[in-house]
Amino acid sequence: MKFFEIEKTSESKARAGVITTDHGQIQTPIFMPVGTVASVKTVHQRELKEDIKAQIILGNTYHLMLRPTMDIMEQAGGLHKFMNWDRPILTDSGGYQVFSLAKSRKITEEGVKFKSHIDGSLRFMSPEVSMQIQRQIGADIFMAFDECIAYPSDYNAVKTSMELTHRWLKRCIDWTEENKELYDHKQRLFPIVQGSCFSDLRKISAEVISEAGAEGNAIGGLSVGEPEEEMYRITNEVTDILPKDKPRYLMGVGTPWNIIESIGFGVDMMDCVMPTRNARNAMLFTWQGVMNMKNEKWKTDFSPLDEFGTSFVDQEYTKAYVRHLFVAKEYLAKQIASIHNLAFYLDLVKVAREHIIAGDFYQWKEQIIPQLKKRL
Ligand code: PRF
Repeated sequence: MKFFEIEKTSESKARAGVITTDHGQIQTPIFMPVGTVASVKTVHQRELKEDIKAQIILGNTYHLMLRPTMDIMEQAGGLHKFMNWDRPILTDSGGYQVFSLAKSRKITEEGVKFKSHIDGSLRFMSPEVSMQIQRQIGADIFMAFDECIAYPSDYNAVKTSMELTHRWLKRCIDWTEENKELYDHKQRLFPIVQGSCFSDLRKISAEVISEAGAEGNAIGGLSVGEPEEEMYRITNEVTDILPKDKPRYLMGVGTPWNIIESIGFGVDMMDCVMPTRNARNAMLFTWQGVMNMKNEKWKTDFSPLDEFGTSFVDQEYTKAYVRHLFVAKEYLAKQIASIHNLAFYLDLVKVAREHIIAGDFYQWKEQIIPQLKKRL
């Protein structure tokens, strides 16, 4: 079985495919729930599988190296066994998290020195360290160690940073060729395109990354504060260059409408903390639009949480009840909202896939996006 098979290419760039890993298959386009510290916040693995129908989840090198540490991860036999998740896992390399979370950091050619956000201890991460940790975690797909530069940054700074990412990629590839998997399943390394919002740099980066010949490729450095139109423009330019026959992963994106637009540009995989983080702040995404569950207007609305929702929480609880739980600051509020949002995101990509296969994706996209953006 090939790692990636395209089942159907739509009228334009969107495609429906299947990724095959040693932990099972993934129907693309897919959304991947984020399980940073070996937990998708507030959601049981059983719910993730049975109610949300997650096909692959994310883990983070940066967090897991600090806690529980790799000594414990290796003793557990890797992340799948440690967290009792037998479907595919993807790990991010740590670069992005070092830049966004660590207390202080110093980047050199060799790597990044940083202070842990947990106890302030001095740490070091490099392409080799990131690869070694990702071998110990044992995800089915693991990411190259890159630098995601802040937006906006000037042209020369972006160029210098992108070139460092390219040199780091070579070190990631060399290290993983010499140091094979620790567990009895295959791991695939995805390199990451950078270059901020400069088209010529993105073109160079997409070409360098394509030439690495990896089994899948990622687009980083977006959804970091640039206007939405810029994110769309760059995504579209990069997917024009990345190999057609390999999965394309857009990192850290985004809202339901960002997901649909990205699929339209030929993106196959996406992840974001938004469905879980916003759920914990009472924001629910639905086919009808966005709901703030703390709003007065739900106070006596005894209709189902989401009559078009696919998860049990949508039918078994009312809007008035979930509002009450948020107002009373009950943990259950966050749990119900997280299950709802993740089930919705998985339903969203499933329906998008059905429209790609049916051949009317772009027509559907134009009609559904204004609906998704409504404030209820
Ligand atoms: N690089 C890595 N992880 C990421 C990103 C990146 O650029 C982003 C950008 N939105 C999210 N996660 N390694």
